[in-house]
Amino acid sequence: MNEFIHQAAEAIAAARHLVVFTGAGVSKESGLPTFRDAQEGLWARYDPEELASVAGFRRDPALVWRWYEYRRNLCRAAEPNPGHRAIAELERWVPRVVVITQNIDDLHRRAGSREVIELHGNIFRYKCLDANHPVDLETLPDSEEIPPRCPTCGSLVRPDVVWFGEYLPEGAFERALAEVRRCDVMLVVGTSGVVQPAAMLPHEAAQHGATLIEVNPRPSGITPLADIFLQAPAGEALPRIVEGVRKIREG
Ligand code: BV8
Repeated sequence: MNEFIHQAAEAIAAARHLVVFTGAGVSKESGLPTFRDAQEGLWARYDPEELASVAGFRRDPALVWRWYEYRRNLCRAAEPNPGHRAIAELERWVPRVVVITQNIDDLHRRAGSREVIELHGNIFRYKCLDANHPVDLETLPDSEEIPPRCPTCGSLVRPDVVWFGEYLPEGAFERALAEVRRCDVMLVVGTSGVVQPAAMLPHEAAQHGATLIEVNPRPSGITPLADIFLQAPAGEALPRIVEGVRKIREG
């Protein structure tokens, strides 16, 4: 492992433009369950792909609203872990660092990363079902109704996240593609590489000549593409990579 950590640190220390592509695994050590983990506790009997869909929401809006309320509270109580903080610290050493995340938990921004592309939205933002009107819950009149109603058009309020079967936010995927086609190193952290179209980004980076480094305790759909595969948790491997970069850059 030490040799791979050193190789990864050398590649990143020499990088001009680094993309860090993350999935739910980077937030595991913040206490947030990943998508593939068995659903926790009371949600064990539900399939996330069923709940995270327009059909699931229309079928039982209150249930889906409560599921997101539960996850929102977990995200709010969670703290960025050493993995998130190491990614943010890379901005000290690499001229351009862009984080492209599938996560909706806002932890990269809370850790200090300054350029974050959220491919799947953000659990702390809301919009309405019929017209995507942005909704600020704080400004809504008190109501017992769950989910609340949009003050502009009266349709149901939903989280501003990308559900299965929905297109990614306007421009986000295009911006992500432009970044991965120009970067010289892509660091892939904590994703199973299953969900599309996000999972095609590492392929695109590799096709454009980027060096691919993956951090994951288990092999994933991305591992066959990786030039360097660090089989370790993010919170353990990333701080060691950053320490290696610091030593190389400070001589
Ligand atoms: C779409 C927000 C166009 C909601 C999420 C082919 C092409 C295009 C589409 C499809 C296709 N095949 C199928 C589809 C449909 C679907 C899809 O990809 N399905 C999958 C399941 C096969 N895609 C879509 O629907 C997308 N939309 O394609 O639009 C379109 C439109 C209409 C009609 C047709 C096409 C939209 C997908 C977005 C869904 N929304 N999130 C919410 O969160 O509630 S996705 C959700 O899963 C999360 O964002 C999560 O990040 C993501 C993926 O999971 P991962 O992040 O990879 O997490 P996972 O649990 O899988 O893995 C965790 C990893 O961490 C593991 O590898 C584990 O080993 C590792 N790990 C564990 N501990 C650690 C760790 N790593 C590091 N450190 C640790 N300590």
